[in-house]
Amino acid sequence: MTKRALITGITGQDGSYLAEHLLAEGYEVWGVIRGQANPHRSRIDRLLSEVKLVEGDLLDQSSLVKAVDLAQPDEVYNLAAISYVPLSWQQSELTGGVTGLGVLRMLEAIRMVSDFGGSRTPTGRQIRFYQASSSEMFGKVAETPQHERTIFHPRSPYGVAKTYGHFITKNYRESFGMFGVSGILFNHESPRRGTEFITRKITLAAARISLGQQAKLPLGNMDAKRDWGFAGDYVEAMRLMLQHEQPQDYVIGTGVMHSVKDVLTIAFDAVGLNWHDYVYLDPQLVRPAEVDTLCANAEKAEAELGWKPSVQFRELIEMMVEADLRRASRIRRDEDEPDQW
Ligand code: NDP
Ligand code: GDR
Repeated sequence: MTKRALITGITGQDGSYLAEHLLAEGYEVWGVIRGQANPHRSRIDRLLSEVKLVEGDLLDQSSLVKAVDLAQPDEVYNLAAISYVPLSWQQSELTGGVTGLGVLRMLEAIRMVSDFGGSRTPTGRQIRFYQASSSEMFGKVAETPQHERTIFHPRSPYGVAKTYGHFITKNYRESFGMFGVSGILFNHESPRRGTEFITRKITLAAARISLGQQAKLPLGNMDAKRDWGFAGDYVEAMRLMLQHEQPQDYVIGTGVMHSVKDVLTIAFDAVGLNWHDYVYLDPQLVRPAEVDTLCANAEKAEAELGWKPSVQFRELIEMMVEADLRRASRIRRDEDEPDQW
């Protein structure tokens, strides 16, 4: 029987890669899309003939019930969130409502469609649930590298909201026997990454500066260190978690840490420039509470899911610069060719 998946956040970076991955695996894919004339719809333009879209918002319980009822999915991937950490200080209540309570609403939608028992639909399907948890929950790290039993100390309203989502998923698993799992994913990037995040902000700036379209690049804390991987690899881990016999949480990352300065060096080297000539510190971009370092121990995922990252850090950043160079030169030539990334 063809498996059906419902993805929230399908217009985001991960949603588009996950949709492609699941289609390639033979799934019927449904996506929840919000708002009127969603500006991010172009991210999934190329998939529109294959993906079924249903309107919904994580702030609107009844829309989620309708989405689950319509799709009758075997698997729900809850990727939707306010995901930009700095915004979570400016709109902390909204972040709590979407990124935190939104998880509860999705779980409740599954229970409602499943007749409030376990998570089996009237058609006999048991709905499995994936929650997009985050390494930001580790925050002020208690140990390095971080694994599934490392304690959480979130440092932003975003991290706190994700921690709520993580524990409510675990609670529904323990309370109602739902097959609900959380993937604790470390930073993952790609040419489809939003331009507000550091890797893409840097690769786009390097491309634009090299083409004379931008003069300077303001940044915040350049000493921050992260474990950066490729989004295309990470969505595969999401699917694998839902195929496992037992619902369990997994850390997903590369186990290798780099600094923001390492990203700068690789990106500017790729366009033949020295980043020191263009980058300056903007104190307004320094966060009220910073997460200084994050590094994953993903041994459990490798042992139990057979998951391993395939793209290394340098390759990832160079891939992003190349994509941004193409995009930026296209804008210069005023061409409108389809985005193949
Ligand atoms: P993006 O910011 O690219 O995508 C977020 C998605 O959430 C968008 O599709 C957005 O839709 C949707 N969304 C936002 N608010 C709502 C709402 N109220 N109702 C419905 N949908 C909404 O995130 P990523 O793809 O990078 O990340 C996917 C998930 O994984 C997120 O939950 C993120 O927090 C989490 N995560 C990401 C990591 C990373 O490194 N990328 C690491 C760990 C966790 P719209 O187009 O309408 O704005
Ligand atoms: P993060 O990613 O907060 O880890 O959350 P981001 O790329 O925004 O920041 C990484 C680090 O870079 C430092 N930094 C800057 N960041 C941004 N965005 N812009 C700047 O100008 C800048 N200067 C320095 C930050 O201080 C930080 O230390 C991402 C998101 O995808 C979350 O949704 C996800 O949960 C986590 O990764 C894991």
